[in-house]
Formats: sequence, structure tokens, C-alpha cells
Amino acid sequence: MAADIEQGRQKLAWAREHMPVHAALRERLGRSRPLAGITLGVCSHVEAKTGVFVETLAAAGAEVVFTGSEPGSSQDDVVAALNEQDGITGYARRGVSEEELEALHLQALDHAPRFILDDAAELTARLVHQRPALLDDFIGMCEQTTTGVQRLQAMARADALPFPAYAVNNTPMKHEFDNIHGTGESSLTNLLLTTNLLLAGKKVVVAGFGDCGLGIAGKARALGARVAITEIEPRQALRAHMAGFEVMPMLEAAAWGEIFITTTGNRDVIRAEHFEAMADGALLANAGHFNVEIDAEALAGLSVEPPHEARPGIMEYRLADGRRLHLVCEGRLVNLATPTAMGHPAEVMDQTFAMQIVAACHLVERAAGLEPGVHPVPDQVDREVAELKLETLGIGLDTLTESQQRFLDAWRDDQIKGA
Ligand code: RBV
Repeated sequence: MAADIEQGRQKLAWAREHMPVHAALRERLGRSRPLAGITLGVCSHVEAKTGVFVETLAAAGAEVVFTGSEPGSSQDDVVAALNEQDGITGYARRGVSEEELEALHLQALDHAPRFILDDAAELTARLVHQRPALLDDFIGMCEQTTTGVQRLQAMARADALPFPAYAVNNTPMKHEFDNIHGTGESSLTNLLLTTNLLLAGKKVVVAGFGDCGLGIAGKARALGARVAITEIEPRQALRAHMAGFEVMPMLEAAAWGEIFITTTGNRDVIRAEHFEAMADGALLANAGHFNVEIDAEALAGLSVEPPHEARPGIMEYRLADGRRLHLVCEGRLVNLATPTAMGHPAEVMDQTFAMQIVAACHLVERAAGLEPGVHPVPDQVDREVAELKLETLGIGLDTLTESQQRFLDAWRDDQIKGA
């Protein structure tokens, strides 16, 4: 069936309306056009907010080629509505296989992008691994997610990162908002929509107490759930404990919990020994980038019959003793890949993608002077986006007085007390 292009335009218009930082950037960068003449690859979940991000990059002068960063998260109507715009070409489809996703990525790489804005380093890793001839003219890339930064660091350790990369995920403006509030709200929203079940009073196990885990755990508790955390890092475990959460190993949590949400960025976090311990009806969902945190193969191996769809987006596995375990959207990103999922809320993506855009403009300008490797985004860039965001919210700031500034610069006792 042909994608409903009018619906795609409507989704883009709504997202535009709720992304005021992008509106400001579109105007500013539309005048200075800092990305003029550059073919830019964007790999992300291609829904409406990502669409506004792509439009803004085109307004900044770039020739944009986009593709999807996950098989289940792009929306065909938005893809069609983007493809009709000047300066934008895209290759993304909802519900593709891993092989089809690879083919779409390679189609995007056929445009020979010289800069990449990536999610989980998906397109970047392919560029280095499968299209090394493009590296000669390649400028650099910006990465927006925790998984991608860790992957880029692995590439750097393996001598496979011959250009500068900005760890946009690590800026306060990204991970303290997107990971905590974006993942926190959208994972729970979509889990509840997909299951039509109540969170209040439920025992929820969150695997991992990084920013995403912290966001989900805090918001689940705010909705009345009892929350337990599993961790491998002693200080994170203590943080969770002192934030008032139960902390326990997964084997114990498996027997305790009713809903499980993984956020670790690693694989096989919930596996056979854990499925064996779970109660009938347990719900399993993943909020990490890759669908490897819940070992679905092991779950299928324990099942006495092929899984069947219990509700759209939920597969039911029946174990030998009759217990049923429910896996949400094949363990793919619960906030993006369920049938009704729309990703993070618009206000959060306005901020995240603004960081990507401003960081990209900054890196394009200074890439020649930077060593290959993973670099932090300069703090000033982060501050500027924060100021812009506050401006759109109509929130004012105080400024330091001269004596306050002197106080901060002082170190001698007489200076501190006498200033
Ligand atoms: N994310 N994108 C959306 N476009 O709706 N929602 C979440 C969207 C991004 C988020 O910024 C995170 O870094 C990444 O998805 C994980 O794949």
C-alpha cells in the first residue's frame, strides 16, 4: 500500500509546531548556511521529529540523505513526506529485516556522505567496514546515543576510527534530558499502550541504573509501581539503593518481578536461568538500542510451542510447566518499535537534535584541526543550546554580580571574607 503522504505532512507539521528550538535554528542557519555543499548522512528512527531535524539540516545548506537506525522504528508516511522535499533523499521503511536495513544503509552510503549524524553508530560502522573508499573525503560524525559512543570507543581501540567523532550523547543537554525524561516517559507510555495494563501496584524490575534506567525507574515509581534495580556496577547499585529502590541480582529479581525492562546496552541480560524463575504472565520489554538484551532465542528454546501473538506487539511463549511469558515487540526498543510507538516526546527530541545540529556545524568547522577519535562536544556549544531552549520556554536566568564573580575568583581568606 502506498504511504499516506498527507498524513506524513500532517505529522511533520505537528512536530514542527512543538520544536521551537528547531524553528529558531532553521531561521538562524537558513541565513548563514554553514553546511552548504556538504552531503550529510542521517541515520535515525525516521518519524516526524527526526523529519524536522532532517529539514533543519537541509535548511542549513546540507544535501541530506537519511536512513533508519532500527528495523521497526521508521514511519513510511513521514519518509514519503520528507522525500518530496528539496535537498532531502531517504531510504527507510518500517518493519524491514536486518538484511533489508543493511541494503537501505548501503543505498544511503551510495550518496557518498562526507559527514554523518548517527544513532548507535550504525551508519558510521558500515561506512568504515563496508565502504572504506569513502573515508578519503570523510570529515567526521556526531553520535547521539550511549550505545553508539561505546561502539565508537571500541572502534577507536581497534584503530578503526580514522576521523573525529563528537560524543553528543555525553553532553548534559542530551543525556540528562533525552535519556532520563525521553526514555523514561516514552518507554512507559508505550508499554502501557501496548499492554493496556496498570502500572500502579506492579512489581517492576529495571535492569541497569544508567540515565535510561534511572528515568524509567523514577517515573514507574511515580505512577505507583514498586521498583527493583539490577546492576553490575557497585556505585550505580548504591545510587539506586539510596534513591530508595530495591537492588538485587537478576536471578532474585526474576522471581520477584511482574514487569521487566532492560536498559543496560549489553546482551543476554535476561536469559534462560531467569525465564525459568519468572512467574506466569511476566512481561518482558527492552529500552536499550539493540534487541539483544532479552535472550529471545533462549526463550523460544524453552517454549513448548511456537510463540503466538497475544496482542499486537506482544508475543506469548508457553513453557513446559504451563507458565506464559510475554515478550514486547521482539525485545526491540519498546518506545519506538511497538505498533503505536512514536518515540520520545517532541520537546525532548527538539533538544537532542538541536545538540546534534549545533555540534555538527561546530565539528564541520574545526574537524581539520582535530585528531581522529572520540571527542567531547565543547561545553560552550551545550550552554548555547540550553540558553536557546530556556528562551523558547520563556524562562529567565540570573547573572553573577561583579562581587559574586570576584568571590568565585578569590582564594585567600582575606579576599573571601573581605571582598
Ligand atoms: N530517539 N529518537 C526518537 N525520533 O522519536 N526517540 C528516541 C524519536 C533516540 C534517542 O535520542 C536515543 O539516543 C536513540 O533514539 C536510541 O536509539
